[in-house]
Amino acid sequence: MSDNLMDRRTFLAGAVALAGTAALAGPGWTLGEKPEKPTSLELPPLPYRENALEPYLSANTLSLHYGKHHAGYVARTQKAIQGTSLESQPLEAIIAHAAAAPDSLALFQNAAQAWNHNFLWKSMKPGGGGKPPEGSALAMAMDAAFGGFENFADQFAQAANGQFGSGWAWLVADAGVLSVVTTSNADTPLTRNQTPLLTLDVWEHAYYLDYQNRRAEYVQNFLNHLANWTFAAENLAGG
Ligand code: MN3
Repeated sequence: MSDNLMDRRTFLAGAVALAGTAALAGPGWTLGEKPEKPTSLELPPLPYRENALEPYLSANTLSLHYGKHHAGYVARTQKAIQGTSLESQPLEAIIAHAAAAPDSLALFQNAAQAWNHNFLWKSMKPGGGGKPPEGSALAMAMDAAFGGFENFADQFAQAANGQFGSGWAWLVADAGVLSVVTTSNADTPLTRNQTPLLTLDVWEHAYYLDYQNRRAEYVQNFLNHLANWTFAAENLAGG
């Protein structure tokens, strides 16, 4: 069995277990905002203006990445679930369903990419980057797991730069213990029952207009100037 299939089966087991409980927040993800009022899948607004991350990411990059790539994943997911029982489901449930269905690879890829990009925009902010606040729960968890912020940053950069081809670098928590992981293509830590705290998209479409082949410079600017530690801390507290 491939690791990927194993991940999907593990995720399905988790999703089924969750569906049977009254608790709607699982380890690592929330099963929709309000279960009694299902929301239809849509493209969330960017949390800042398209030029807000300049000079590290240009308005041109954000316009294409959000307006074309992200919007495309959402549109293809919407089309695939139209008229099916998944139509009124939260995105996490659609991902869980598609991850477990052998004939739903395209739906899985589009739905997971829609989720990953929702998470990506919140993982960055103007004036971000650097260390999380000294003495914060996030900083302490980082010290415990990596032996300090610098070691975390090195590990994250190595993972992001070393991801072969398209994919994602993530800071995740597993039972409160932090680690850096990568996923390929559309894969997401949701299928591994890990709590995503922060992510960086290392698909070429995320940086090529601004950095061409210099992925390492893109990754370093994310760490130094864009990483949204407030968002990561919220995810750690919620997970
Ligand atoms: Mn992308």
